[in-house]
Amino acid sequence: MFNKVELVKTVYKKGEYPSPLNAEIAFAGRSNVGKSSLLNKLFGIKIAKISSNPGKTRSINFYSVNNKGYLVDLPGYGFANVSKEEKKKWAELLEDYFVNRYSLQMIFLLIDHRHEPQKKDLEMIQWLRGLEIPFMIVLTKLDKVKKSERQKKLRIIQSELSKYGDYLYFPVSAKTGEGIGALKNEISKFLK
Ligand SMILES: Nc1nc2c(ncn2[C@@H]2O[C@H](COP(=O)(O)OP(=O)(O)O)[C@@H](O)[C@H]2O)c(=O)[nH]1
Ligand SMILES: [Mg+2]
Repeated sequence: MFNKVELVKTVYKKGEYPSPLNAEIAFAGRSNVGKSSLLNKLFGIKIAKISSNPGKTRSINFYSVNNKGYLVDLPGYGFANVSKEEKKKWAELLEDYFVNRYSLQMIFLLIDHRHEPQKKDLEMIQWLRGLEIPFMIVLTKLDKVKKSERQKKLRIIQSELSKYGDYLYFPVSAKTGEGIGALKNEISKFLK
């Protein structure tokens, strides 16, 4: 399905985005939530770096799929030991991308399935809502949630986020591949 995947551009400065393709969807979430692992699982190749040093990636990475659209890896948020200056840079780059990138169609917001959404996740949701950018929720690390706990955890997260709106939820594991098919189907709708 995602046959030809290429890292087209790594962007550190606002405005320096590649020419748009027909589709563009982006992945956002806390640092360490499993963004790079998920992208690699979706692509079927290890193209996104899995950093042992979270918070190092301050860039927006544009991956083209079948030359039809971009899957965009946004810099993670919420890690400790980051200077005010760095946080400001992160916010400025993301805001520019969110506000000015007209080809952006959808965000997949990754949240760790094991925990309730954190303050920073809720701030991201409010940011996206304020900018009227549509998004869906991907719940990561499903393999780390006991089967008997999954329904309950999902309901807790859904009820917490229902304050903000009705969203689609995709529980996934980049480790076992559970849920990846359903997410891939959703992404494919954009890449037609
Ligand atoms: N068990 C499990 N671990 C995962 C999964 N996804 C990511 N991880 C681990 O979580 C850590 C952070 O993953 P990474 O993809 O680098 O997160 P990122 O910072 O959001 O890009 C790494 O140690 C991954 O191996 C998953 O689905 N299941
Ligand atoms: Mg990463």
